[in-house]
Formats: sequence, structure tokens, C-alpha cells
Amino acid sequence: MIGGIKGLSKEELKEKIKQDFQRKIISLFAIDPKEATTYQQYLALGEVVKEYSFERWLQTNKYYKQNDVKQVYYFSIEFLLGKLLVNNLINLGIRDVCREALNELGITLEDIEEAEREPGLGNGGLGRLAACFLDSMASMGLPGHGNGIRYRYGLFEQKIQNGYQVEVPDNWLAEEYVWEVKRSDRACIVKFGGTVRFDIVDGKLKAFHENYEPVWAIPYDIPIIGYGCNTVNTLRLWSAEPFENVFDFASFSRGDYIKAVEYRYMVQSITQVLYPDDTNEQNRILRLKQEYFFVSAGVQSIIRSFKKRGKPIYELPNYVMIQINDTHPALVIPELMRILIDEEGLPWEDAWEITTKTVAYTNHTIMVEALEKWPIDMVKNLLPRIYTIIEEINRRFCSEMLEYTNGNWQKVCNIAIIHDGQINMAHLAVIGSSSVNGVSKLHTEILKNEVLKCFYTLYPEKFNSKTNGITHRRWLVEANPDLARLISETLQTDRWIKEPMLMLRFKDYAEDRLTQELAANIKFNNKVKLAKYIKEKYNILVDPRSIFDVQAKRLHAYKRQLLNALHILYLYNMLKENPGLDIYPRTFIFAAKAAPGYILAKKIIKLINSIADKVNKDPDVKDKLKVVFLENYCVSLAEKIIPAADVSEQISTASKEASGTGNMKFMMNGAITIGTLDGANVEIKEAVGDENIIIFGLRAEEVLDYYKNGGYSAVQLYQKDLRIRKIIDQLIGNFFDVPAGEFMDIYNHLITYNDEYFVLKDFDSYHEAQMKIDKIYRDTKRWRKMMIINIGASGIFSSDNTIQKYADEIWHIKRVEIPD
Ligand code: NBG
Repeated sequence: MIGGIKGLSKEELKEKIKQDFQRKIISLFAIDPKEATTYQQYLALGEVVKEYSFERWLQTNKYYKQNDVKQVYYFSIEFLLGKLLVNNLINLGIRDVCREALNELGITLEDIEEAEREPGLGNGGLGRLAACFLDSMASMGLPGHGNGIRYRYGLFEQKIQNGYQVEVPDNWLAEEYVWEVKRSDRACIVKFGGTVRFDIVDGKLKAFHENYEPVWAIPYDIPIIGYGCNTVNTLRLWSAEPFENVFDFASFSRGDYIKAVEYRYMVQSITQVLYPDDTNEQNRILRLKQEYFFVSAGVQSIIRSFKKRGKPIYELPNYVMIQINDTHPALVIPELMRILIDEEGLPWEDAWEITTKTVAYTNHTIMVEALEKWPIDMVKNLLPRIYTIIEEINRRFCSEMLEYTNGNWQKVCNIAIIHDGQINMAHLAVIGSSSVNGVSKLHTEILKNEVLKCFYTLYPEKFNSKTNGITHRRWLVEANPDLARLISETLQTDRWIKEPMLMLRFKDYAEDRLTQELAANIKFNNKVKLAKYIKEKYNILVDPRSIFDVQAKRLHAYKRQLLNALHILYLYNMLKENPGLDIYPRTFIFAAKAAPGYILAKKIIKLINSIADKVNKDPDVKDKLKVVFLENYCVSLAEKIIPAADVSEQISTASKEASGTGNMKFMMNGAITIGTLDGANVEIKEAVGDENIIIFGLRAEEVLDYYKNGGYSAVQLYQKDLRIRKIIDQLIGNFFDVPAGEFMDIYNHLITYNDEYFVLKDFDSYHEAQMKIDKIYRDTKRWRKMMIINIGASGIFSSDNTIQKYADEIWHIKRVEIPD
């Protein structure tokens, strides 16, 4: 192993990096370091950097063990890490010296960085949040680890062909993944199928799970390196592998070749692919298998390491917290019950007390189609023992509630875990945990007053709000190094990287001419870089002096990319009618993946590209409008786009976006938000002040009121508003060069089905908001002032602050300093 890097002078470190790097190339590939390809250089440097973290990693784990530190485990079915090389270099504090070392070898760090392939083990906000949390926990010296799935294929790669989205499998493990360490010695067995038999043993009822199919869960650990401290926490991702000696199990007829192959296939399928839909649960048995697989393995490994401490099992909640990221890991509750009862021999009541104290639940959406429900039979067949436990939790809860409601069956049914042939995972999560939190103030209010109202009445003390955050180390220090440098120079310290609230002091320079100019130059240079990328990749020329107006996020009807697209069409119509119209030149940039089965979303992509075709080719437009759709939105693309944005589109239907985190990334990089009062936009407005954000549209109360009382008519708007009528007619007429009826689904969604997301209703106020942007942007001083205020105020949205609240109010864990 390569030795540590502690206590070396800069020069010594530089020499060491050069030597280690070159030796690594030789030991990995047996080639002359000068002949290595960029990818080989990446692998070698990655290995070296990983090994630099090993000493601290070991030290951290030792410290946690020896000092009986309470630890939190963040269970998430997604971790969207992004590339790790530069992030790790920054957090180890060796980015600059490493760059110099490589320069001396004639290599540029940026080239190596490009060669890294990012693991797309998440869909969007939920998975990226989990990754930001890991960075914050490690950087703050908090003992917190991740637990998830090592998908063989991550989120699909998106290609745009003839304006349509095409999905290509993401074979990210084709080459080895540098940042992981396989820990076969820590494997666990997860059991599927089979039967449950109850028997009396020593006068106690005991459950026996028999005839099951065993699956190996193999952990791959990734070191999560804290910034400016010695903490290295662990992200443990589980991979499913078949049992080689499976024929020793009674359930298998000896030598049945077909069955053996089927079994191997079944096992491998468990961790084969990430489900590419973040808002629609489809009751797929494989998804249920994935959920139980990583939950069971994770809980088993936690209990195993807890027991090594020699503490009584009753003490578990004093040393372990499990945070479940949405309901996907909610089976933690019955799984922990199973282990405590079946394996530790605890009585039900004790097991229940320990479980509820150990588990805490975060809700991430109120979209009904995303709330998980599993058919009883599916759970019963796949997880027979777990099912009996859920049934018992439900039985006890319902009988308590029956008493509480004086026998009101209807009420009890509404809050039961099992109802109508299905298991409601959100109900299980609320009932089985000590804390339930939403991810922004507004979202938590909606949970308390609408979606989980009954539970809020029952357990008001469980409910709390934790507004999301983003790690400023990735989204500013790494993605926008020039801006980070400007902040450090202005504040004359880089302590804000450790203490992000210091960033607020940057606001004091909002009217300082020099700071304004420097910030504007940095933005301009970032725009030039993005323009270059767009030119190289798509052969589209965009002018960096135009306003870069960006909407980058998953494609979903509620996020209303359609509102943005239709508005561009309207601007285009205006320009056609009056080519001399004074519109400040704008480049509209979109980036979005649609779930492969989400037809409407895919049509919206096609529409955006069709509008782009029309607009970009029309000489009448005279470069006043440009529309670009960037394919394959992912963390590394976000890192290119966001630093170059002037305007951040956060235009979801109010009440629908639980929080949003892209909104925070954009403001942190000096983009001005045009948005609805939805999710965390509300808090962004509080943070920057009304004059530094452009708000429009229906409010959440109004939207909810429409849902309850009706009164919205899209047809009426179509009939009354000529602007709207024209664009809708263009949609279904022959305005676009597309097959007849191509956009009929969009038309039906908007008009026939009276669009539940109120695109047309908000059209007018969106247009006004856009005109405000047009006007303010021309006032250079005012715009720059707004930029600086947004950048400074974004310190509030560092995930360090979010995590501090989780640590204080839910987890009750403290920062620890890992000694040298
Ligand atoms: C998403 C919400 C976002 C939120 C992230 C992270 C799901 C289920 N929910 O608004 O839509 O920012 O979670 O909390 O992916």
C-alpha cells in the first residue's frame, strides 16, 4: 500500500504524488508511464488517491469503535455521487499540489478528470441529496454512513435522435470502478421466498423461515472523504451474488441444471439495474426484491457490528440511527423486528420500542403515483416472514386505533398499513419510526395538513421539517473554482468552505463595483466555456452575451418544461409578427431525462427539439432566440451547465415540488430564479428578499383549492386568450415538421383532460415574469447585485446546515474529531 500523506511539505508531497502515480501505472498495466492512455492515467491516479484516504479511513473506523460513538446509517435506494476524483482531491486538500505534480509530468488534471465515468446510481434529486448528505456528514466530522445498492447498470444514457429520446444502457462497470473496495469478508445472506412455520420452543412462540432461496449480499465500500478533517466515512453498496453451494439446500433437487441456471439468473437480476422512474411506482416484484435485499443486508451488518461492541441489544437506539430516504427502505422496520425477535429472542413489545426509536423517515413527495403500495400476495410470497410481521404491526395498530376512534372502522381503514389488498409503505414508515420529516417548510405543512393529516393528529411530536441542502464543496468549490476563489479573496479567508454561513458576508459586496465586475467576468467566462461545449457537441452557435436561461432537471409534467417551451413558442410568434421587437437575446437551454415509459414526457422532449429546430433556423429571429436541448443530463453535465446560467427556471406547479435542490445549485452559482412559490423556492425568496427573485403563478393554497373545489377550465383559456389559442393550434396543426398527430398527447393533456398542472393558467403571469427578467438584465448593475446576493445567501442552503439539524434534532449525534 502507498503510505499516508500526513506531515509532508508541499514539495515532498508533490514528489510523492509523482512517484506514486508513475509506480501505480507500472504496477497496474506494466507499461511505461509515458505511454499510458488518459484513461489509464485516471485509473492510476484514482488508485493513488483512494489509498491516500485509507489511513484516515482505518483511523475513523477504529475511533468510532473504540469510543462507542453513536452512528447514523442513511438508507437510500439511490446515491447519485457524480465523479469522485476531483472531489476527493479537494477534500484531501491536495488538488493544487496534485495538479502541479501532473503538470511537471506533462499531464493536465482536467484531462484526467474528463476520463472518469460517473456512476449514475440515481434518478435525480433524491439520489443526489443522499450524495450531498454523505459529503456533509464526513466534512463535519459526523459519524454517518450510506447504505445502498451497487447497480450493475445505472440510469440509462440519453441520446437524442431526430428530436426523440433514445435510451442506451449505462454500462458503468465495463471497466473497474476505482473508488470501491470489495469486502467479501463482510457478506450477508438475504433470504427470499419459502414458508414460515410457527412452533412453541421453551414455552415461547417461535417463527421458522424454511425452504427459502438464499442470496449472497456482497458489500462494496466507497470511502467518503471529509473536507479539511480526518474523517472518512463509508458508503456501502450491496451486490447480489448466487450461492455456490445452493444444492446443499433442501429446496433444490440435486443436479437440476435448469433450476441452477434460473437461480443464478434470478440472483443476478436483483442488483442488475436501477429503475429509471422517479415518480411512478409500478409494483414490480424485482423492485421489491431490491428493496428488501439492500435493507436486509444493511440491517444485518449494522447489528453484527453493534454486537461486536458487547453491548446489550436494548442499547441499540443509543448507538445506531437509521434514516430512511423515502419509503423504499421502509422494510427496515419489519426487518429489524425480525432480527430482534427471531434471532435475538426479544419479546414483541421490546423489539417494537427499539425499532421505532432507531428508525426515522423522510418523505420526498406528495405525488400519489409515487407513494409506494405493495400487493399483499407479492409480499407474502416473496417475504413470508416479513409479511407476518407487517401483519402483526398492522393488527396491533388497528386495534389501538379502533379503541381510539370509538370503533370508527372507516377512519381506521384510512390509516391502516394493510388496506384494500395492499400494503401502504408510507403508513408503515410513519407508524414504525420516531421522526417523520418533509424536505422544505411548505412540503412539511402539506404533509401535516393534507397527505398525512391523520397521522399528524395522532403523533404531532414525530413531525418536523428539514429543508434540503446541497454541498457547496461540489457545487461551488469544484464546479465553479473561479467564483470560489473570488469569494475567498473577497472575504479574505476560505473558512466558508468549512462554515458555509460565512458565505452570507459575500452579500455585503453586492454593490461593490469591483466585486460586481469580477463576478460578471467569471459568469461570462463560464458561459463562453459552455458555448464552446455546445458548439463542439451540437454544432450550434450560441452567443455568450445573450441571457442563458436554463431549465435542467428530470422531465415531468409537474415541473412544467411545457410552460417554458410554449412560452418560447409565443416569443417566436411575437418576433414573427414584429421582427423589430425589442427582446434581449436569450438562449434557452434544456436538459432533462424522461422515464422510458413516460409517453407525455417524451413528447415534450420532442416538442422542445421541434421548437429548437424552428427557432434556430429562422433568419427572422436574428439570434434573438436560441433553443438548445443538451442530452444526457447527469451530475457532470450539471457541473458544466449551472455555473454558466443567468436564469434558473424553477416553475413547478405550486405544492408539487417537495423541495428542489437544483434551485439551490443555480442560486449558488449566481443565477436568478424565475419560479413559483413551491418547495424550497419559498425559502430562497426569504433568503434573498423579494427583489432578488422573480416569482409568478398560482400559490399552493390556490392549487389545492382548485383540486378540492374545481373551477379551472383550460378550454375557456384556450377560447379567450388569443396567444394561447395560437400556440395550441400550432401544436396540433402542421406548423411543425413532424408526423400528423405527433403532439396530440400534449394537446389532450392540456385541454381535453384539463391539465392538472395549470400550465395555461400560469401562462400569463409567467410571461410577465419573463419580461421582468428581460428588463432587469439590461440594468447591469442591478443584475450583478442580484447575482451577488444570491451567491452569498446560498450559504443558508449548504447541506452542512441541513445535516446539522438532522444531527441535533433527529439523530442526536455529535461531531467527533478523528485524531491524526
Ligand atoms: C424528490 C422531490 C424533490 C426533492 C428531492 C429530494 C423524489 C421522490 N422526490 O423536490 O421531487 O428535492 O426529492 O428531497 O425523488
